[in-house]
Amino acid sequence: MNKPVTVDYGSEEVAMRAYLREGERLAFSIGNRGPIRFTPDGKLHPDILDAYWRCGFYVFEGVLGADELADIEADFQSILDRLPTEKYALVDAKGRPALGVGHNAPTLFWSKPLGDPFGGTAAAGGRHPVKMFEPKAAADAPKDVVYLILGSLQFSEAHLRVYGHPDLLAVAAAVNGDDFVPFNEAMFIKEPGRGASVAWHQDGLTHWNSPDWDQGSHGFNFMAQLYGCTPANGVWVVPGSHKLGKVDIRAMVAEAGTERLPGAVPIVCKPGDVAITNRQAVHGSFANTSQDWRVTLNFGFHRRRSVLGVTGGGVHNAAAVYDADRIRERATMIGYGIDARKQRFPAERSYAYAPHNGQTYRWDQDARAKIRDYNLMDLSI
Ligand SMILES: O=C(O)CCC(=O)C(=O)O
Repeated sequence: MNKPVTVDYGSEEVAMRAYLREGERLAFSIGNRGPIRFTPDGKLHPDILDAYWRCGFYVFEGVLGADELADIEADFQSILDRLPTEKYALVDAKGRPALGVGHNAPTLFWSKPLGDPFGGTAAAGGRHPVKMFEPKAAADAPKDVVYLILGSLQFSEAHLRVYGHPDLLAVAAAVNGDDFVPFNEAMFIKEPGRGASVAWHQDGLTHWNSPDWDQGSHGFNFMAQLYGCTPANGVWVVPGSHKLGKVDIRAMVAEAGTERLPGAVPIVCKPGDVAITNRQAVHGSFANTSQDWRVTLNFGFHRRRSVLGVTGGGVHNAAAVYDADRIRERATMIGYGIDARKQRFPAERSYAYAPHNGQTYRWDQDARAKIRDYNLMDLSI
């Protein structure tokens, strides 16, 4: 790993420090964190659901143990090792074919260090309307860094095993129903002194004008933290904004006179904590001028009824109508995740995914070969 580098927010440094401090105070005051808890009859504790629906996010503390974090870290180091030497390079630093190159599905996303590649552009349906401040990186920083990897379950079995985590899948069922379906998976990498911002945005694409739209229409993302996350490198959320429909982020920033949106709260986690974030919430993250890495394993789930028969948004892959076959095919990743986890943690109770009733999925060499480019099947709404 790189040695820590010393950079700051330049002209914004003083204001930024005050904002981070206030955000951290808020993060511990709004009552949306704690371990995953179930009632005696096995339901997710209603206090957790209430806080999630009130705030639009919740931090589950201590979900991943030391063994699992060590597995994730080993995979992450191997991913770093196998990245192309630079943007458009075909090989890694050891001359091997680089990770993510030659795929049909989208894989690596690059940014200039501390840049904001999406803000103020038409990319991803124009959903990041305001460009974030881009601090200046150190003179010896590379020209481009990878800050996002899509289809990450094909690059990390440890991520696949987190995907099959029984308590997290039980949370998915409590929020989206027992017949919940996949969205996509990703790894966000916020390198110290280099990690890009993700400009303020709401994730949903397809249901803003649906007659039955509600606070859960566009599903949620889990965000599992390898090294934890701080106000400086973590995702920030405007609490309650998932209930407001499509909001005018440009107007919010104009009214505040700054991209430091008032009332926004950072997701603050220790290693092994897993946040759940409503995709309709206004959220984003700042360029990482801190000395701490953030590595997030993202994986999202939807309500089946939000996806079935819907024409997908075309942001993560080609637009298509999501029929029952498409959903069934994409949900094989849940079966593989559960079996991969069972092989690694045989003493743990496995999750029984209701739509797979009676079917078994085996995580083996065949399955490994089959999942190349699996994210062409993402269910992107
Ligand atoms: O991890 C980040 O910095 C951004 C995450 C995000 O925007 C998302 O998952 O939609």
